[in-house]
Amino acid sequence: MNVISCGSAFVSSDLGHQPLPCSAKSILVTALSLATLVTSHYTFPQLLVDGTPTGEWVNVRRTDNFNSNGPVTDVTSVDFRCYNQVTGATASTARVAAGSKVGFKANQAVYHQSSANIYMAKAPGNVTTWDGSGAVWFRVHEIPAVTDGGKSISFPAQNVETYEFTLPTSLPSGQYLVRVENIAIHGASTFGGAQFYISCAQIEVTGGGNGTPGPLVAIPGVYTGNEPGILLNIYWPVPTNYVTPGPAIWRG
Ligand SMILES: *[C@@H]1O[C@H](CO)[C@@H](O)[C@H](O)[C@H]1NC(C)=O
Ligand SMILES: [Cu+2]
Repeated sequence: MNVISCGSAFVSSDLGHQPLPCSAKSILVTALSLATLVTSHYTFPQLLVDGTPTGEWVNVRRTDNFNSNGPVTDVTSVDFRCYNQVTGATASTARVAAGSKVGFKANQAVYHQSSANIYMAKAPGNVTTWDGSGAVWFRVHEIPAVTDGGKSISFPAQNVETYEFTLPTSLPSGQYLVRVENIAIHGASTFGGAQFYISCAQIEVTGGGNGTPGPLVAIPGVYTGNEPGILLNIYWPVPTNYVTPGPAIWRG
């Protein structure tokens, strides 16, 4: 009886105006929030090489949120690295010449007010069997929020599907993880409120140089969650400046 009344309330066309019995409310709330999650969250399933996307989850390790599209919010969790602790996924390694443009394509335009980073880490051998642990990551690209001293804030990382950068020609040849990190800061005014959308791709760089990428950081470990680019109120007062978190960018 309980189940039947919950079910009939759930299919009613007048859900907003009648008191819902028992678990129908929670079913409804769950259904609504799942619908919201799928439309407002996103993933980065495709690698871009010189502007051309490869297949979804082909060169990108399939992330735990490949269905839910939900974010990571704990910057100290192992999932903060490549978000694949549940899937345990690896990927195929794309061969890319140094000096090429690489990047990521999202499964829909980035929905949230946000900034973005791209990090890389050189595998000691075959990247497919490497988890990216240790102080091995260097930052290669950022897309900050844009401010003008407190009058306005805008988000070049929002409402776009792709983030791209150029591999420095001095980048040593070898196999790498490439990690995109979109930092959604629409609800970042309390600790843990920022949402991170993360993917890792596998590439093999050919024709590289003799550069020494750095500074090197561990992921997780690079952030505490208290950085001014992660813990901030973007609405009021409007921030006078915005600093994307992370070590100095290595540009070759
Ligand atoms: C790396 O390891 C994977 C999985 O074992 C294998 O399929 C692939 O051929 C290896 N790649 C190279 C370049 O050795
Ligand atoms: Cu979202």
